[in-house]
Amino acid sequence: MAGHEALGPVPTLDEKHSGTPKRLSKEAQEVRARLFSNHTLPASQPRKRALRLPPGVSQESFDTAVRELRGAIGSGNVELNDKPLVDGWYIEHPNTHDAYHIVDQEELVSSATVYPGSTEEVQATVRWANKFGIPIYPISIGRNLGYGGAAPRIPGAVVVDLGRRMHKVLKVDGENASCVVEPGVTYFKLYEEIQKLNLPLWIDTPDLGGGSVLGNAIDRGVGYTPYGDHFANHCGMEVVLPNGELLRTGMGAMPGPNGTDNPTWQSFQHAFGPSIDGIFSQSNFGIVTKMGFHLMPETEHQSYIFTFPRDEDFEQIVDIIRPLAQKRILGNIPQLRHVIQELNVTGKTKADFHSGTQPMTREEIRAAASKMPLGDCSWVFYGTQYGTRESIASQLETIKASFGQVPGSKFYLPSDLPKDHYLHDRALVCSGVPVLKELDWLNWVPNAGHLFFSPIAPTRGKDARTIHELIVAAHKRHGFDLFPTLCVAGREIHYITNIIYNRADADMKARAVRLMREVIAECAGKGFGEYRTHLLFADQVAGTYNWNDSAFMRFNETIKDVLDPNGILAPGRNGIWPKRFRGKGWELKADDTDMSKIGPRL
Ligand code: EUG
Repeated sequence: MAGHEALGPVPTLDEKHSGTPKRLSKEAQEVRARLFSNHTLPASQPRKRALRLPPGVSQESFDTAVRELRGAIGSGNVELNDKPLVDGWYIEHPNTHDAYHIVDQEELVSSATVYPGSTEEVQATVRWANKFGIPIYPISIGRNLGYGGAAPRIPGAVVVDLGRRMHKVLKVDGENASCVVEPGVTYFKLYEEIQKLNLPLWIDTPDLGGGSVLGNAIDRGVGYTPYGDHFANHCGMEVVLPNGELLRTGMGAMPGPNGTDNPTWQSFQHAFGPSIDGIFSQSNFGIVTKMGFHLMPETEHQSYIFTFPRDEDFEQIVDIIRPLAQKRILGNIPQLRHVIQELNVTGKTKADFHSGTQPMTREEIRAAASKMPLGDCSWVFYGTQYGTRESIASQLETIKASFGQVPGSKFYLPSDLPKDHYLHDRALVCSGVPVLKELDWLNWVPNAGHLFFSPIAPTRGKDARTIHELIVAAHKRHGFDLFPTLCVAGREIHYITNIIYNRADADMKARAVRLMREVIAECAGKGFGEYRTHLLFADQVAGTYNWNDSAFMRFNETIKDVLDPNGILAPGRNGIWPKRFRGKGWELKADDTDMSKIGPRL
């Protein structure tokens, strides 16, 4: 943990837009100490290479370009990426590279970071990128962790860090139950602002609260209240197009009276004409600088757990969830986790349960789980119900009757479990209170980084079993513990596995890459595709959506080339390459397991 000792207090929201709320200061400090106690890597190392220039741009031209941008938006707002790279941790995270690097740390790096302070400065940055042919890569907060973090897909691209200076909650409308945010507003911040206003409104947060509300939504992330589909619950966007023009979507396309915003911008998502909001999600067609969201009126809520004794109960559990979810008896998108997660969510390390680097055996997991509050079981269902006390009670009766069909299932309320059990944090997440708890997963191995593998499967026992068995086998083959979290809706499952690896172990990183390549291909063979993926796997995943001679990607490329003829905006993001880069060897496909050189390869 060399070098980490020097860190000061964890920044709070008052001090930094990406900081923690005061209520979590102490916990953040403890989480950080735990994490770093399991680090052997130094905080940073001297750079091996000089500043990474954008592709095809000479040092001289880059210097000229940087000078010009500094002149336009202030010299302090353009920062060269020429200092040692610091991975940091969740709260004190880098905007220079992927903190959870799965290739060499210096591979996916920017040349510089720009901090625009307004929509106009975002427009100026985009026009500048066009003038100099420099690829730019916008981030909101840069905590898209497990999916690439703040790293640009093209080494040497200029990261546009929108959040540092654009982090205002622009509006909270108590009557319409909605808000408008800038890119740098985290779940932590939005939550605190609404508490300050004393409005009876909930936000919806993912498992960790440090992400950008806007960024997560345009990456189509999910949360766990009834408003958990973040993109579905957005309402209105303001977008800077790759040519610098400014666009508003939805009702925002119609001006309000006397130069005001349209009064229904945050009331009706679809408006008139083609619904174009979707093309700005998981794409590289524009930079979203403002976004509206619906907020949920607060309500009574009750979180709970069901456990199931046998691994083989899995199919039956999924088939029981389906009608409960379709009928909306289940209040939220529940999580179905394997009992191994009861071990790692405590913040303990693998070494606390197992010696050696092999995956834990089922017997070892059983032995360890037996000593935990939920005891020896296989699957753990985390659900939450909403409404009045009476309606929650009646919903729970129906749900108990359904899960009671599985022999040996058990039901727990938070009051049945110790104060430090994860269910208490789950209850916060499921009622819109952003927390930090899930970070404790990362103590599992030393210097832990993680990658999400996130396929979609039908909510049908048989299919769920097919995908699960395939993922189990692949993890076994490559020597990884499997941490499945299934977010089960009425018709589909987001099957999320968190592949945790040691950033100091090159072999383990290489195995994680091979594991990802194989599960992506094998799932696609069965028709199961990812809903989201790490930057370096985007080409492969995009390539699996190839029905009818890749009509979908050809459509995306057509849009890309019209909107961004110079190919400056986030080339390669979600597998969409502009003409300038396409087919020149930048794509990383299924057989690219050696990713030590990212760049044009012919
Ligand atoms: C999780 C869920 C996700 C995701 C990454 C992580 C949950 C981890 C449903 O989407 O993309 C516990």
